[in-house]
Amino acid sequence: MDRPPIIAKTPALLRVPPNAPLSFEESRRALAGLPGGGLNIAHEAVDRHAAGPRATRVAIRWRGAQGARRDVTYRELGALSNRFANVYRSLGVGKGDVVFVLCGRIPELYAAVLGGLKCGAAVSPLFAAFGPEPLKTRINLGHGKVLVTTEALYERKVSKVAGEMPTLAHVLKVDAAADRAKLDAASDRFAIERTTADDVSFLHFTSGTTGMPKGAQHVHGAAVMHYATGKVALDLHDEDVFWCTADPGWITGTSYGIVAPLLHGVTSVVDEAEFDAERWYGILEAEQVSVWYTAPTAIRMLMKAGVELAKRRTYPALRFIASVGEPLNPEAVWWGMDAFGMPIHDNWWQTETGGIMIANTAAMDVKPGSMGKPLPGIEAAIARRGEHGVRLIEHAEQQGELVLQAGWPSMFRGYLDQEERYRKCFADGWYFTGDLAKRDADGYYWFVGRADDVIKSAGHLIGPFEVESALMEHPAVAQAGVIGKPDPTLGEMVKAFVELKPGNEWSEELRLSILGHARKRLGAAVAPKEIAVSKALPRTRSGKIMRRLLKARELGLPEGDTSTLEESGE
Ligand code: 6R9
Repeated sequence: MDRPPIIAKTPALLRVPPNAPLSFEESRRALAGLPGGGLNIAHEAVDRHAAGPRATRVAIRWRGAQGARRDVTYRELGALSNRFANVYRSLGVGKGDVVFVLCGRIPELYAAVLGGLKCGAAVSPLFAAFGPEPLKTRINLGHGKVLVTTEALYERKVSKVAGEMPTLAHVLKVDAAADRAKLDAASDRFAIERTTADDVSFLHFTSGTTGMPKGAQHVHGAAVMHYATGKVALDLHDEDVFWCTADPGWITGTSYGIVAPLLHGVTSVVDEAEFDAERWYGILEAEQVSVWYTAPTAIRMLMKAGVELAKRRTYPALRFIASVGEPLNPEAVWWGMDAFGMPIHDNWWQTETGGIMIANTAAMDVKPGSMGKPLPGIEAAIARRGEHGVRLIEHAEQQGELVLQAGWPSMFRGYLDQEERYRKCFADGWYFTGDLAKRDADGYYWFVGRADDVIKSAGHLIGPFEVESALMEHPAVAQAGVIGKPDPTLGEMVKAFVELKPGNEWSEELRLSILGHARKRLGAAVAPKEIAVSKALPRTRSGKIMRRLLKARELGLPEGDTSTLEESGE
């Protein structure tokens, strides 16, 4: 089904011509730097606006799940984040410490994050739909010192593992009377800790094939990339109302839900509620969103609700739509034309890259199904890593691993406490992304698949090992193997195969018991949607579960190379 590209409108026909490409040097110059030297994201994102002509502009336009609304101006966000920074400092928090934030999408989350950056700590936002287990794992791996949360989230999640996080010295509940009083009593002035472009700003957990999540360390210098991509990939202009639908517990919700829009001084819409097609169209219309950054799963859910629902409203302010996180089906790009009169612009990046690397920009013709082209300053290639080093594949249309020349400003600088794992991501100056892709003759990149077993469900990256570990805590489960099973809405859904301990019989009751256990421990976003029993999970001779084989069998695909398979009863 080859359809021609969707040709970009010529600038003269557009109400707002697309931003011109910009170099990292130009971006760097657009940032202020700390008074007296140094760089801190919170200063660039808030304080310099709070002290300038944007002070009274709305930074965060919040829509509460129950219908409440709140506008927070740049000046107010500056003051509130200063209060947080003062409270952290009174708790002895500074450079080298990690502040975790688990709040759900409320205005305090933004201030808590920015406050952490201001006092020089590394900040790690957590997804509120995680269960107690993933939360505990991340706080422990990150040696978290402070956790900022709400009374309800504390009760529902944190309290279940409260005694199991030895480094956690303080919990701040933003809606508890005592902590509220502390924040109210704290000064709304704060001198930002002198950080440099190379100091750690965020710690973002991401998942691999094996082992527990990895804490990708990012630095304040990433602001250069967030500024540049905000301009080029998201086409942010001064008067924009921007809506990034991602939760800050995932990197899109931090880099582009917090940092990039604030760097540009635009108004950011924050919706506390979960996805709802009617509500989303209502927000796009009522808030006059002009630039919208969302994800394929959300778009597929909107498509399911029918294009008529979209057409019941008008979106005269809407100018640019982008999407990230999973492959964006060509149908979804065309649906954008139908529903909004513009294509959805796919872009590609990952936790490790910190910011958008490959994109369909506003100035480009869109080839539906392609992720677009590398942004200015980004050198991408298709490569294979062999015994004799890295071999770049020059030919168009040939599949290989997507690699990026190391050194862009938002590149992760380490996996916390896992130096070896970090080093393994690089060879001959190239960073290996773990994604398979190809490039066409026009230089557009096309996603092919993951090179590993990591699962992308509803845009969320899920490590099979973390899910398997939780399943194995169930008294009836001996072994578990977890795969991503293609799903028309979620992209992939988490499916688990379990091997039972002797003396257990597979039954509907047992299935529900294991499912219930997984949901309670992992949370709905991570827990398997399907569980099946297996008499003997396929293992390598060294005892590793062969997820690739489980997946091939589930999908009825050829089993591929099974030479390492241990002969078993199955
Ligand atoms: C930002 C984010 C990264 C992985 C990445 C790839 C997949 C992201 C994509 C895409 C196809 C796109 N991915 N964008 N696949 N087309 N436009 O999502 O970060 O959670 O670390 O996930 O997501 O597999 O390697 P993260």
